[in-house]
Amino acid sequence: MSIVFYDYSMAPSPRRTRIMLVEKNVPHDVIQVDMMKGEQLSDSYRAINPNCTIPALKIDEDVILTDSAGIAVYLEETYPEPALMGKILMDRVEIASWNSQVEHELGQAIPNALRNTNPMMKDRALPGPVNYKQIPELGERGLAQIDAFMGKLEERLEGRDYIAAAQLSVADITAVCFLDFAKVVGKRLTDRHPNIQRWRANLALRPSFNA
Ligand SMILES: N[C@@H](CCC(=O)N[C@@H](CS)C(=O)NCC(=O)O)C(=O)O
Repeated sequence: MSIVFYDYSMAPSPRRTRIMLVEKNVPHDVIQVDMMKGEQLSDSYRAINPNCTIPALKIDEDVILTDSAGIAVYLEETYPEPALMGKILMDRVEIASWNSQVEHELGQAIPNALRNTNPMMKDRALPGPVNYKQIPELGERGLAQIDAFMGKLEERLEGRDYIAAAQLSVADITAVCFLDFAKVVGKRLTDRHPNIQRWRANLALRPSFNA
């Protein structure tokens, strides 16, 4: 069977998978799970992914991967070219380390800023099957963390074309997906971020980043 990718084109996490699928030229079918309609919480999607999150990747009749981190490992092992998680040990270490920093310092800060302040997300402060109340202070902290991470990334990209290991990697993919999404909380690149702008413009030349 063909791989089935459960996607939502407006959301950053499935975009990470989408870019990998295109970079690695993996044949697949796409099913959109419309978060605006709450389809991620429907019984039919819960049967696909009990975490009620997107992405998910059905790789066999009875095997569904339900988290972008696991999906990335699967795609890297099954479709090794181009390598997006590094080939030699110290490259793999550097990429994993930066990918993790992007996830924790940016990827968690944006939903914290959005979900703890937006009235539409009352009681939906975290994704998933459990409802959590908003904590407005986490919204404020999230905005400060985004600024701090953008400053750190600006320094990191001085004299570099890629975030880690001098190659396109999951660290760049994760960072682009979350940085582009940061506009939902009013955070955009400015003239204080020339290195990030140069890096982003180079990546925009790749079809995968426009898929
Ligand atoms: N750790 C998960 C997180 C995925 C995630 O949070 N996805 C968001 C969309 S970006 C989602 O499904 N949200 C569901 C909701 O808000 O109810 C992964 O990366 O696969």
